[in-house]
Amino acid sequence: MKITLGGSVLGLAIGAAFAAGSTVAFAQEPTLSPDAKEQAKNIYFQRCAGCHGVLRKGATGKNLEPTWSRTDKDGKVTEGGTIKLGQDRLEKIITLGTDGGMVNFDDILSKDEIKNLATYIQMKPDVPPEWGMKEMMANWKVIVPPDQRPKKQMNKYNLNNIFSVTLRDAGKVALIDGDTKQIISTVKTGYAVHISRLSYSGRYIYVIGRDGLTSMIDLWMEKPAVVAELKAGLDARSVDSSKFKGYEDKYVIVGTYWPPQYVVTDGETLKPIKIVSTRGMTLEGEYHPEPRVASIVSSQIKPEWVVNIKETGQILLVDYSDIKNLKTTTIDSAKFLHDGGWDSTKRYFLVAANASNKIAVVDTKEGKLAALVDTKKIPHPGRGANFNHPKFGPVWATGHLGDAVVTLIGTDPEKHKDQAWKVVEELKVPGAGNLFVKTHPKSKNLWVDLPQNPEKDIAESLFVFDLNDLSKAPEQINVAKLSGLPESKAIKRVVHPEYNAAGDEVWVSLWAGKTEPSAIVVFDDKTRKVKTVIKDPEMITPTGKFNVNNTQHDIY
Ligand code: DHE
Repeated sequence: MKITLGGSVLGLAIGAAFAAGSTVAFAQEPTLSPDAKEQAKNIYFQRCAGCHGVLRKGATGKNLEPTWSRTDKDGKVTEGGTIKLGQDRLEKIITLGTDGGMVNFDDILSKDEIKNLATYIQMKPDVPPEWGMKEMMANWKVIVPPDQRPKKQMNKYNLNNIFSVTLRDAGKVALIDGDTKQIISTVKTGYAVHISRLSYSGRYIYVIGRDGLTSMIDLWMEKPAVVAELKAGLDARSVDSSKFKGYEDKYVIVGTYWPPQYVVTDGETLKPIKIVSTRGMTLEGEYHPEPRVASIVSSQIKPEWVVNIKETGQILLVDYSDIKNLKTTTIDSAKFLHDGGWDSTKRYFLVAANASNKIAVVDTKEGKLAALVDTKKIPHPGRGANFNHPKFGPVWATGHLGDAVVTLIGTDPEKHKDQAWKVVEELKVPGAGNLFVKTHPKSKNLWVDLPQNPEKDIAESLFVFDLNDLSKAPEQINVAKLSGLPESKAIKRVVHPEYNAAGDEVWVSLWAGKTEPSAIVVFDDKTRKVKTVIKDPEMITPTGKFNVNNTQHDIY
């Protein structure tokens, strides 16, 4: 089975930044012409760095350094590297993919591009420049200062039910009125834009691009628009705001992949306040130069963010009540941390250590690890889904990229002690390749996508479980067929179900190629029938959708 994480799209921004980086030649290092090297470098950062790391130390993907050696606890030394693997083998892997989960690139890259990429990864990794306060201040813009912003909501939109929709390859988000299904505006954001998060008041949307550009949108304006921007780094995936009582809308935190660090900013202007590096020792006590910031969530029971560090396997509880004397609790869990969500009480945070096939559970009240739960291969929860299981009580669900199940984990240590932090059930789905699962407190359905499944019919469908009777197989709904979009040979991936504020509609993206029509298909949650198909020439590669109310209050 072959799976892809959608391809790392970091892009030209970081590629160009390498002009200022350093490159030292290895004795046996192969060479490329300057043009070929430049092209291969950009491909590496667009397609490979997300999984293998900028410095190629490996994470979800394997280590791709020219040479490496590792010493285990018993002193045994293992050596390897891309030079040892050699040009032919590397070209074959890139062309055909691997059983370990790497996608084949022969339908994305030309033969020459594959050849040059195989050579490039035998050369010493380029080291991008650092990005500190000087660079951030030079790349911080307040477009509308707080005192010139509206004092009250100047439009008639039902702000609670607006969706911020990632238009991935357009570098924009579409703000869609959830009541009328009309696009309010498309707003220019960062390159290969990734996720949106809300300020606790629900007024501001914070959007993060893979190029580190953080955009702040004011929903009170007559036509909501970007009021501040900060380029927080060269490669990023996560952003959140301060949500604890008394700190609403006060701070924003942006986590970056490169440089590996997080920055705390002012919540009204994005002015950087404090930058904290995440470089340091792994769980095994080895120095890692690139521990990237993966998911970040904001606690509502303490003035804290939960910051998940991918390569070290450590979960940081960052207390923002005193930024000058920043207190951080460091919790050891497992590698490589990726995405996750709260349980229904919002006391426990569950995060996927995807390459270890584990879910780590943090008790944010006590500030410690509650459990490490073994699961099937490559859990990928998104934010997960919370519901009351008829037999086991409160559970949190995650899908898997690497297995054909949805895992249910008990989350109630008080009233369902025997089930707490245990896998209580695995719901069967028709294949691997899940990215997101979703339900809502008012719903009796669990919606599951399988966009990374190689079968067209599966990747173009949603699978819906009845929460009243989980013994029933999920209903398959072929979204592509129902959408009315023209048939195409290429797969239109169904991705990221998201509820509206009332919890009676499910919105899902039909993610086609950049030059083909895509759409958002809206289902009635009760009847599971299509209500509306949102199509528009601006609807280019829609992926994540973030409903204001549900994102603001962490409802999932
Ligand atoms: Fe994401 C969440 C990282 C590829 C859509 N993705 C996350 C989070 C991380 C992450 C760390 C958690 C953020 C948080 O909660 O603070 N994603 C990565 C990658 O490193 C990866 C694998 C490769 C890359 O180079 O970017 C990757 N992600 C993708 C895609 O290809 C997806 C499917 C389409 C897209 O828009 O890029 C994608 N990721 C998403 C979405 C979420 C997300 C929609 C938020 C889910 C939610 O419901 O909150």
